[in-house]
Amino acid sequence: MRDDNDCCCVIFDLDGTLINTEAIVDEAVVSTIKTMKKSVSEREIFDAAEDCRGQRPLEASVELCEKLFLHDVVKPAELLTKCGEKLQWDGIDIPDMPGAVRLLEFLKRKKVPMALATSTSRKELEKKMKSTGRTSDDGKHRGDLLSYFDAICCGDEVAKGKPDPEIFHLAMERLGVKREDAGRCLVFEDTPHGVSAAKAAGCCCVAVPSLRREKFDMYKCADRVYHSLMDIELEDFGLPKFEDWKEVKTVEFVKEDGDASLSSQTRKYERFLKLDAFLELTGPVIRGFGRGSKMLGIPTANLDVVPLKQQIDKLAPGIYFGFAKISSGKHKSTGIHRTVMSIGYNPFFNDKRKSIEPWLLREFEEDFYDETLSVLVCAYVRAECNFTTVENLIERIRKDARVCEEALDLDLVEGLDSWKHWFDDDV
Ligand code: ADP
Ligand code: RBF
Ligand code: MG
Repeated sequence: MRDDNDCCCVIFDLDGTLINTEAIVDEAVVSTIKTMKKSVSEREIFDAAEDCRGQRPLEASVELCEKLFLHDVVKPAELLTKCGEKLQWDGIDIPDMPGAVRLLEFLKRKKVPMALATSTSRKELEKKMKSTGRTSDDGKHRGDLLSYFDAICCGDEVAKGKPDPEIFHLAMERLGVKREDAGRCLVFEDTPHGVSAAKAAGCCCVAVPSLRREKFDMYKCADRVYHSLMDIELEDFGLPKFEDWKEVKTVEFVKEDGDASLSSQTRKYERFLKLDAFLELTGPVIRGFGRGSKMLGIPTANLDVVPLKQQIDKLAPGIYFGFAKISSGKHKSTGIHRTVMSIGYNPFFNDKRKSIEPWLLREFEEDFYDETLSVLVCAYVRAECNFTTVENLIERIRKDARVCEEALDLDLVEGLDSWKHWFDDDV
Protein backbone atom coordinates (compact mmCIF):
# COMPACT_ATOMS: atom_id res chain seq x y z
CA MET A 1 0.00 0.00 0.00
CA ARG A 2 1.27 3.48 -0.87
CA ASP A 3 1.69 6.04 1.86
CA ASP A 4 2.13 9.81 1.67
CA ASN A 5 5.49 9.41 3.39
CA ASP A 6 6.81 6.94 0.83
CA CYS A 7 9.83 8.14 -1.07
CA CYS A 8 9.14 8.88 -4.71
CA CYS A 9 12.61 9.71 -5.99
CA VAL A 10 16.26 9.22 -5.13
CA ILE A 11 19.16 11.70 -5.12
CA PHE A 12 22.75 10.47 -5.09
CA ASP A 13 26.01 12.05 -4.09
CA LEU A 14 28.82 10.87 -6.41
CA ASP A 15 32.29 10.76 -4.86
CA GLY A 16 32.58 8.17 -2.11
CA THR A 17 28.94 7.16 -2.59
CA LEU A 18 28.82 5.80 -6.15
CA ILE A 19 32.47 5.93 -7.18
CA ASN A 20 35.55 5.33 -5.09
CA THR A 21 37.57 8.55 -5.49
CA GLU A 22 38.22 9.29 -1.83
CA ALA A 23 41.43 7.30 -1.45
CA ILE A 24 42.83 8.84 -4.64
CA VAL A 25 42.04 12.38 -3.45
CA ASP A 26 43.42 11.76 0.05
CA GLU A 27 46.68 10.50 -1.40
CA ALA A 28 47.07 13.62 -3.57
CA VAL A 29 46.26 15.91 -0.63
CA VAL A 30 48.62 14.16 1.77
CA SER A 31 51.55 14.11 -0.65
CA THR A 32 51.03 17.79 -1.61
CA ILE A 33 50.82 19.12 1.95
CA LYS A 34 53.67 16.94 3.19
CA THR A 35 56.13 18.74 0.91
CA MET A 36 54.82 22.16 2.04
CA LYS A 37 54.84 21.81 5.79
CA LYS A 38 57.16 19.30 7.36
CA SER A 39 55.78 19.72 10.89
CA VAL A 40 52.39 18.13 10.13
CA SER A 41 52.28 14.37 10.11
CA GLU A 42 50.68 12.23 7.42
CA ARG A 43 48.18 11.05 10.02
CA GLU A 44 47.08 14.63 10.79
CA ILE A 45 46.69 15.49 7.11
CA PHE A 46 44.68 12.37 6.42
CA ASP A 47 42.48 13.02 9.42
CA ALA A 48 41.77 16.62 8.38
CA ALA A 49 41.20 15.60 4.73
CA GLU A 50 38.56 13.12 5.88
CA ASP A 51 36.69 15.82 7.78
CA CYS A 52 36.64 18.09 4.72
CA ARG A 53 35.10 15.51 2.40
CA GLY A 54 31.82 16.22 0.69
CA GLN A 55 32.34 19.94 0.17
CA ARG A 56 33.17 21.71 -3.07
CA PRO A 57 36.91 21.68 -3.79
CA LEU A 58 37.68 25.31 -2.83
CA GLU A 59 35.62 25.16 0.37
CA ALA A 60 37.29 21.90 1.32
CA SER A 61 40.67 23.52 0.69
CA VAL A 62 39.80 26.53 2.91
CA GLU A 63 38.78 24.22 5.74
CA LEU A 64 41.89 22.10 5.29
CA CYS A 65 44.16 25.18 5.48
CA GLU A 66 42.41 26.30 8.67
CA LYS A 67 42.52 22.92 10.34
CA LEU A 68 46.20 22.37 9.59
CA PHE A 69 47.27 26.03 10.07
CA LEU A 70 48.70 26.21 6.57
CA HIS A 71 48.22 30.00 6.15
CA ASP A 72 51.96 30.63 6.49
CA VAL A 73 52.87 28.25 3.66
CA VAL A 74 49.98 28.26 1.15
CA LYS A 75 46.66 29.91 0.23
CA PRO A 76 43.59 27.66 -0.26
CA ALA A 77 43.31 28.39 -4.01
CA GLU A 78 46.98 27.55 -4.55
CA LEU A 79 46.67 24.34 -2.52
CA LEU A 80 43.75 23.39 -4.73
CA THR A 81 45.76 23.99 -7.90
CA LYS A 82 48.69 21.96 -6.57
CA CYS A 83 46.45 19.02 -5.62
CA GLY A 84 44.61 19.37 -8.92
CA GLU A 85 47.86 18.88 -10.82
CA LYS A 86 48.14 15.48 -9.18
CA LEU A 87 44.49 14.66 -9.86
CA GLN A 88 44.17 14.68 -13.60
CA TRP A 89 42.00 11.54 -13.55
CA ASP A 90 43.31 10.60 -17.01
CA GLY A 91 44.36 7.00 -17.14
CA ILE A 92 43.18 6.35 -13.58
CA ASP A 93 40.68 3.57 -13.19
CA ILE A 94 38.07 4.86 -10.75
CA PRO A 95 36.23 1.87 -9.27
CA ASP A 96 32.49 1.82 -8.52
CA MET A 97 31.50 1.59 -4.88
CA PRO A 98 30.37 -1.97 -4.07
CA GLY A 99 26.66 -2.36 -4.78
CA ALA A 100 26.34 0.97 -6.64
CA VAL A 101 25.53 -0.44 -10.07
CA ARG A 102 23.11 -3.01 -8.62
CA LEU A 103 21.22 -0.21 -6.87
CA LEU A 104 21.15 2.11 -9.90
CA GLU A 105 20.08 -0.70 -12.25
CA PHE A 106 17.28 -1.75 -9.95
CA LEU A 107 15.89 1.77 -9.43
CA LYS A 108 16.08 2.43 -13.17
CA ARG A 109 14.20 -0.79 -13.90
CA LYS A 110 11.54 0.21 -11.37
CA LYS A 111 11.31 3.64 -13.03
CA VAL A 112 12.18 5.56 -9.87
CA PRO A 113 13.32 9.08 -10.87
CA MET A 114 16.96 9.70 -9.95
CA ALA A 115 19.22 12.74 -9.71
CA LEU A 116 22.90 13.28 -9.08
CA ALA A 117 23.85 16.09 -6.65
CA THR A 118 27.63 16.33 -6.65
CA SER A 119 30.00 18.96 -5.24
CA THR A 120 32.23 18.30 -8.24
CA SER A 121 32.15 20.87 -11.05
CA ARG A 122 30.72 19.90 -14.44
CA LYS A 123 34.19 19.99 -16.00
CA GLU A 124 35.68 17.76 -13.32
CA LEU A 125 32.68 15.41 -13.56
CA GLU A 126 33.29 14.94 -17.26
CA LYS A 127 36.95 14.16 -16.62
CA LYS A 128 36.04 11.60 -13.97
CA MET A 129 33.50 9.95 -16.27
CA LYS A 130 36.08 9.68 -19.06
CA SER A 131 38.63 8.05 -16.81
CA THR A 132 39.47 4.70 -18.32
CA GLY A 133 36.19 3.23 -17.39
CA ARG A 134 34.40 0.74 -15.30
CA THR A 135 36.17 -2.07 -13.61
CA SER A 136 32.90 -3.97 -13.44
CA ASP A 137 32.78 -6.87 -15.86
CA ASP A 138 29.72 -5.71 -17.76
CA GLY A 139 31.82 -3.97 -20.38
CA LYS A 140 30.08 -0.62 -19.98
CA HIS A 141 32.05 2.60 -20.09
CA ARG A 142 32.12 4.76 -16.96
CA GLY A 143 30.32 7.55 -18.88
CA ASP A 144 27.24 5.34 -18.80
CA LEU A 145 26.90 6.03 -15.10
CA LEU A 146 25.35 9.39 -15.97
CA SER A 147 22.73 7.73 -18.15
CA TYR A 148 20.91 6.52 -15.03
CA PHE A 149 20.00 10.05 -13.97
CA ASP A 150 17.02 12.19 -14.91
CA ALA A 151 18.85 15.25 -13.57
CA ILE A 152 22.50 16.06 -12.92
CA CYS A 153 23.46 18.91 -10.57
CA CYS A 154 27.07 20.00 -10.14
CA GLY A 155 28.85 22.09 -7.52
CA ASP A 156 29.43 25.01 -9.90
CA GLU A 157 25.70 25.40 -10.54
CA VAL A 158 24.89 26.60 -7.02
CA ALA A 159 25.86 29.69 -5.01
CA LYS A 160 26.56 27.70 -1.86
CA GLY A 161 27.96 24.17 -1.64
CA LYS A 162 27.21 21.35 0.84
CA PRO A 163 26.54 21.51 3.84
CA ASP A 164 24.19 24.17 2.43
CA PRO A 165 20.98 22.54 1.13
CA GLU A 166 20.94 24.47 -2.17
CA ILE A 167 22.17 21.63 -4.40
CA PHE A 168 19.43 19.33 -3.11
CA HIS A 169 16.81 22.00 -3.72
CA LEU A 170 18.11 22.30 -7.27
CA ALA A 171 17.98 18.51 -7.76
CA MET A 172 14.39 18.42 -6.48
CA GLU A 173 13.39 21.26 -8.78
CA ARG A 174 14.87 19.44 -11.77
CA LEU A 175 13.07 16.23 -10.79
CA GLY A 176 9.83 18.21 -10.52
CA VAL A 177 9.43 17.63 -6.76
CA LYS A 178 7.88 20.43 -4.71
CA ARG A 179 9.74 21.80 -1.65
CA GLU A 180 7.01 20.58 0.69
CA ASP A 181 7.59 17.05 -0.63
CA ALA A 182 11.31 17.07 0.24
CA GLY A 183 10.73 14.32 2.79
CA ARG A 184 9.77 12.03 -0.07
CA CYS A 185 13.23 12.30 -1.65
CA LEU A 186 15.69 9.67 -0.47
CA VAL A 187 19.29 10.93 -0.50
CA PHE A 188 22.38 8.70 -0.44
CA GLU A 189 25.44 10.36 1.08
CA ASP A 190 28.83 9.23 2.38
CA THR A 191 30.00 12.35 4.28
CA PRO A 192 28.70 14.29 7.30
CA HIS A 193 28.71 17.52 5.22
CA GLY A 194 26.51 15.81 2.62
CA VAL A 195 24.14 14.42 5.25
CA SER A 196 23.81 17.90 6.83
CA ALA A 197 22.95 19.39 3.43
CA ALA A 198 20.32 16.74 2.68
CA LYS A 199 18.71 17.08 6.11
CA ALA A 200 18.73 20.90 5.86
CA ALA A 201 16.85 20.48 2.57
CA GLY A 202 14.27 18.40 4.43
CA CYS A 203 15.10 15.16 2.59
CA CYS A 204 15.21 11.67 4.00
CA CYS A 205 18.89 10.73 4.16
CA VAL A 206 20.72 7.44 4.23
CA ALA A 207 24.43 7.52 5.06
CA VAL A 208 26.94 4.97 3.89
CA PRO A 209 30.00 6.34 5.72
CA SER A 210 33.30 6.70 3.94
CA LEU A 211 34.93 7.95 7.14
CA ARG A 212 36.53 5.61 9.61
CA ARG A 213 34.40 3.89 12.23
CA GLU A 214 35.72 6.16 15.03
CA LYS A 215 33.97 9.05 13.34
CA PHE A 216 30.55 7.41 12.92
CA ASP A 217 29.13 9.80 15.54
CA MET A 218 29.30 12.49 12.88
CA TYR A 219 26.48 10.76 11.00
CA LYS A 220 24.01 11.14 13.87
CA CYS A 221 21.56 13.28 11.90
CA ALA A 222 21.15 10.74 9.07
CA ASP A 223 17.86 8.82 9.08
CA ARG A 224 19.74 5.53 8.73
CA VAL A 225 23.37 4.46 8.53
CA TYR A 226 24.39 1.40 6.49
CA HIS A 227 27.75 -0.33 6.16
CA SER A 228 27.49 -0.46 2.39
CA LEU A 229 25.06 -0.03 -0.49
CA MET A 230 24.57 -3.82 -0.42
CA ASP A 231 22.63 -3.53 2.85
CA ILE A 232 19.98 -0.99 1.87
CA GLU A 233 16.41 -2.09 2.44
CA LEU A 234 14.58 0.12 -0.04
CA GLU A 235 11.14 -0.98 1.19
CA ASP A 236 11.90 0.70 4.55
CA PHE A 237 11.55 3.97 2.64
CA GLY A 238 8.48 2.99 0.65
CA LEU A 239 10.47 2.18 -2.47
CA PRO A 240 10.30 -1.16 -4.35
CA LYS A 241 11.99 -4.06 -2.59
CA PHE A 242 15.09 -5.71 -4.07
CA GLU A 243 14.26 -9.03 -5.70
CA ASP A 244 17.69 -10.64 -5.80
CA TRP A 245 18.13 -11.80 -2.18
CA LYS A 246 17.51 -15.54 -1.84
CA GLU A 247 16.13 -17.00 1.35
CA VAL A 248 17.53 -20.09 3.00
CA LYS A 249 14.38 -21.60 4.41
CA THR A 250 16.06 -23.94 6.87
CA VAL A 251 17.97 -21.24 8.72
CA GLU A 252 15.78 -19.06 10.89
CA PHE A 253 16.40 -15.32 11.04
CA VAL A 254 16.96 -13.75 14.44
CA LYS A 255 17.11 -9.97 14.66
CA GLU A 256 20.43 -8.71 16.04
CA ASP A 257 20.55 -6.12 18.85
CA GLY A 258 20.60 -2.66 17.40
CA ASP A 259 19.12 -3.66 14.03
CA ALA A 260 17.04 -0.58 13.19
CA SER A 261 15.57 -1.83 9.94
CA LEU A 262 11.79 -2.05 9.65
CA SER A 263 11.74 -4.77 7.05
CA SER A 264 13.73 -7.16 9.22
CA GLN A 265 10.85 -7.23 11.71
CA THR A 266 8.96 -9.47 9.33
CA ARG A 267 11.89 -11.52 8.05
CA LYS A 268 11.71 -15.21 8.85
CA TYR A 269 14.78 -16.71 7.22
CA GLU A 270 18.44 -16.00 6.64
CA ARG A 271 19.36 -15.02 3.11
CA PHE A 272 22.21 -14.37 0.69
CA LEU A 273 22.91 -12.38 -2.42
CA LYS A 274 24.71 -13.99 -5.35
CA LEU A 275 27.45 -11.69 -6.65
CA ASP A 276 27.14 -10.39 -10.22
CA ALA A 277 30.74 -11.36 -10.78
CA PHE A 278 32.41 -14.05 -8.68
CA LEU A 279 35.80 -13.03 -7.37
CA GLU A 280 38.88 -15.23 -7.24
CA LEU A 281 41.37 -14.47 -4.46
CA THR A 282 44.65 -16.39 -4.46
CA GLY A 283 47.69 -16.20 -2.23
CA PRO A 284 49.77 -17.96 0.40
CA VAL A 285 48.08 -18.62 3.76
CA ILE A 286 49.57 -16.20 6.28
CA ARG A 287 49.56 -15.96 10.08
CA GLY A 288 46.51 -14.01 11.28
CA PHE A 289 45.73 -12.54 14.68
CA GLY A 290 46.20 -15.91 16.37
CA ARG A 291 42.72 -16.07 17.86
CA GLY A 292 40.54 -17.97 15.33
CA SER A 293 41.08 -21.52 16.61
CA LYS A 294 42.12 -20.56 20.11
CA MET A 295 39.40 -18.14 21.07
CA LEU A 296 36.51 -19.07 18.79
CA GLY A 297 37.22 -22.68 17.85
CA ILE A 298 36.90 -21.45 14.29
CA PRO A 299 40.18 -21.51 12.35
CA THR A 300 40.46 -19.07 9.47
CA ALA A 301 43.15 -19.38 6.81
CA ASN A 302 44.06 -15.72 6.36
CA LEU A 303 45.19 -14.30 3.03
CA ASP A 304 47.41 -11.21 2.75
CA VAL A 305 45.22 -8.21 1.82
CA VAL A 306 48.06 -6.09 0.40
CA PRO A 307 48.47 -7.83 -2.99
CA LEU A 308 44.70 -8.40 -3.18
CA LYS A 309 43.67 -4.83 -2.30
CA GLN A 310 42.31 -3.86 -5.73
CA GLN A 311 40.22 -7.00 -5.89
CA ILE A 312 38.71 -6.80 -2.40
CA ASP A 313 37.92 -3.09 -2.80
CA LYS A 314 35.26 -4.29 -5.25
CA LEU A 315 33.49 -5.96 -2.34
CA ALA A 316 31.69 -4.30 0.55
CA PRO A 317 33.29 -5.33 3.84
CA GLY A 318 31.18 -8.21 5.11
CA ILE A 319 30.55 -11.94 5.29
CA TYR A 320 30.65 -14.02 2.11
CA PHE A 321 30.66 -17.67 1.05
CA GLY A 322 32.00 -19.68 -1.82
CA PHE A 323 34.65 -22.33 -2.44
CA ALA A 324 38.32 -22.84 -1.64
CA LYS A 325 41.09 -25.09 -2.94
CA ILE A 326 44.69 -25.50 -1.87
CA SER A 327 46.83 -25.40 -4.99
CA SER A 328 50.39 -25.79 -3.72
CA GLY A 329 52.03 -27.51 -0.77
CA LYS A 330 51.26 -30.63 1.17
CA HIS A 331 47.49 -30.15 0.98
CA LYS A 332 47.43 -29.67 -2.78
CA SER A 333 44.77 -31.83 -4.40
CA THR A 334 42.66 -32.24 -1.28
CA GLY A 335 39.71 -31.12 -3.39
CA ILE A 336 37.26 -28.26 -3.39
CA HIS A 337 36.04 -27.10 0.01
CA ARG A 338 33.05 -24.99 0.84
CA THR A 339 34.06 -21.87 2.70
CA VAL A 340 32.46 -19.01 4.59
CA MET A 341 34.58 -15.95 5.14
CA SER A 342 34.83 -12.53 6.64
CA ILE A 343 36.43 -9.80 4.54
CA GLY A 344 36.68 -6.69 6.67
CA TYR A 345 37.66 -5.16 9.98
CA ASN A 346 36.14 -7.57 12.54
CA PRO A 347 34.37 -4.91 14.65
CA PHE A 348 34.16 -7.26 17.63
CA PHE A 349 37.95 -7.10 17.88
CA ASN A 350 38.15 -3.54 16.58
CA ASP A 351 40.88 -4.45 14.07
CA LYS A 352 42.55 -1.48 12.40
CA ARG A 353 43.58 -3.51 9.36
CA LYS A 354 41.30 -5.30 6.94
CA SER A 355 41.66 -9.06 6.83
CA ILE A 356 40.49 -11.89 4.57
CA GLU A 357 39.51 -14.86 6.73
CA PRO A 358 38.10 -17.99 5.07
CA TRP A 359 36.90 -20.79 7.33
CA LEU A 360 36.99 -23.97 5.26
CA LEU A 361 34.01 -26.11 6.19
CA ARG A 362 35.84 -29.37 6.82
CA GLU A 363 38.37 -30.71 9.28
CA PHE A 364 42.10 -30.71 8.58
CA GLU A 365 44.54 -32.75 10.64
CA GLU A 366 47.33 -30.20 10.24
CA ASP A 367 47.57 -26.54 9.46
CA PHE A 368 48.57 -25.33 5.99
CA TYR A 369 50.41 -22.04 6.46
CA ASP A 370 52.39 -20.84 3.40
CA GLU A 371 50.50 -23.19 1.05
CA THR A 372 48.64 -21.46 -1.79
CA LEU A 373 44.96 -21.00 -1.16
CA SER A 374 42.55 -19.98 -3.88
CA VAL A 375 39.11 -18.78 -2.86
CA LEU A 376 36.15 -18.21 -5.17
CA VAL A 377 33.83 -15.65 -3.54
CA CYS A 378 30.28 -16.28 -4.83
CA ALA A 379 27.73 -14.71 -2.48
CA TYR A 380 27.26 -12.00 0.12
CA VAL A 381 25.54 -12.90 3.38
CA ARG A 382 25.62 -9.82 5.63
CA ALA A 383 27.55 -6.85 6.96
CA GLU A 384 30.07 -7.41 9.75
CA CYS A 385 28.61 -6.67 13.15
CA ASN A 386 29.65 -6.23 16.72
CA PHE A 387 28.42 -8.56 19.45
CA THR A 388 28.03 -8.25 23.19
CA THR A 389 29.66 -11.60 23.91
CA VAL A 390 32.11 -13.90 22.18
CA GLU A 391 29.48 -16.68 22.37
CA ASN A 392 27.14 -14.58 20.23
CA LEU A 393 29.89 -14.02 17.68
CA ILE A 394 30.58 -17.76 17.52
CA GLU A 395 26.90 -18.58 17.20
CA ARG A 396 26.53 -16.09 14.36
CA ILE A 397 29.57 -17.44 12.46
CA ARG A 398 28.19 -20.99 12.79
CA LYS A 399 24.92 -19.75 11.39
CA ASP A 400 26.75 -18.18 8.43
CA ALA A 401 28.19 -21.64 7.80
CA ARG A 402 24.68 -23.14 7.77
CA VAL A 403 23.56 -20.54 5.26
CA CYS A 404 26.48 -21.52 3.04
CA GLU A 405 25.84 -25.27 3.41
CA GLU A 406 22.13 -24.96 2.71
CA ALA A 407 22.53 -22.64 -0.25
CA LEU A 408 25.06 -25.00 -1.83
CA ASP A 409 23.20 -28.23 -0.90
CA LEU A 410 20.07 -26.88 -2.56
CA ASP A 411 22.01 -25.55 -5.55
CA LEU A 412 20.70 -22.04 -4.99
CA VAL A 413 23.77 -20.29 -6.39
CA GLU A 414 23.52 -19.89 -10.14
CA GLY A 415 26.37 -19.25 -12.52
CA LEU A 416 28.88 -21.78 -11.22
CA ASP A 417 29.06 -23.39 -14.69
CA SER A 418 31.08 -20.55 -16.10
CA TRP A 419 33.76 -21.26 -13.46
CA LYS A 420 34.10 -24.92 -14.48
CA HIS A 421 37.80 -24.38 -15.22
CA TRP A 422 38.38 -23.25 -11.63
CA PHE A 423 36.72 -26.37 -10.25
CA ASP A 424 38.51 -28.71 -12.68
CA ASP A 425 42.06 -27.31 -12.49
CA ASP A 426 44.57 -28.92 -10.27
CA VAL A 427 42.34 -30.59 -7.72
P1 ADP B 1 45.67 -17.36 12.43
O1 ADP B 1 45.27 -16.28 13.36
O2 ADP B 1 47.14 -17.49 12.25
O3 ADP B 1 44.95 -17.30 11.12
P2 ADP B 1 43.82 -19.43 13.23
O4 ADP B 1 43.59 -19.80 14.66
O5 ADP B 1 42.76 -18.64 12.54
O6 ADP B 1 45.20 -18.69 13.17
O7 ADP B 1 44.08 -20.78 12.48
C1 ADP B 1 44.19 -20.77 11.09
C2 ADP B 1 45.05 -21.86 10.54
O8 ADP B 1 44.51 -23.14 10.86
C3 ADP B 1 45.02 -21.77 9.04
O9 ADP B 1 46.03 -20.93 8.55
C4 ADP B 1 45.19 -23.21 8.60
O10 ADP B 1 46.56 -23.47 8.42
C5 ADP B 1 44.67 -24.03 9.77
N1 ADP B 1 43.35 -24.65 9.55
C6 ADP B 1 43.03 -25.90 9.97
N2 ADP B 1 41.76 -26.20 9.65
C7 ADP B 1 41.25 -25.13 9.02
C8 ADP B 1 39.97 -24.86 8.45
N3 ADP B 1 38.97 -25.74 8.46
N4 ADP B 1 39.78 -23.64 7.86
C9 ADP B 1 40.77 -22.74 7.85
N5 ADP B 1 41.99 -22.93 8.37
C10 ADP B 1 42.26 -24.13 8.96
N1 RBF C 1 34.10 -10.73 13.35
C1 RBF C 1 33.35 -9.69 13.76
O1 RBF C 1 33.83 -8.85 14.51
N2 RBF C 1 32.06 -9.55 13.38
C2 RBF C 1 31.45 -10.43 12.56
O2 RBF C 1 30.29 -10.24 12.23
C3 RBF C 1 32.21 -11.56 12.10
N3 RBF C 1 31.68 -12.49 11.30
C4 RBF C 1 32.43 -13.55 10.84
C5 RBF C 1 31.87 -14.48 9.97
C6 RBF C 1 32.63 -15.56 9.49
C7 RBF C 1 31.98 -16.52 8.58
C8 RBF C 1 33.97 -15.70 9.90
C9 RBF C 1 34.79 -16.85 9.41
C10 RBF C 1 34.53 -14.78 10.75
C11 RBF C 1 33.78 -13.69 11.24
N4 RBF C 1 34.30 -12.76 12.12
C12 RBF C 1 33.57 -11.66 12.53
C13 RBF C 1 35.76 -12.68 12.17
C14 RBF C 1 36.37 -13.22 13.39
O3 RBF C 1 36.40 -12.12 14.27
C15 RBF C 1 37.80 -13.59 13.00
O4 RBF C 1 37.78 -14.66 12.12
C16 RBF C 1 38.58 -13.92 14.23
O5 RBF C 1 38.78 -12.74 14.92
C17 RBF C 1 39.95 -14.51 13.91
O6 RBF C 1 40.84 -13.56 13.47
MG1 MG D 1 42.84 -16.90 11.00
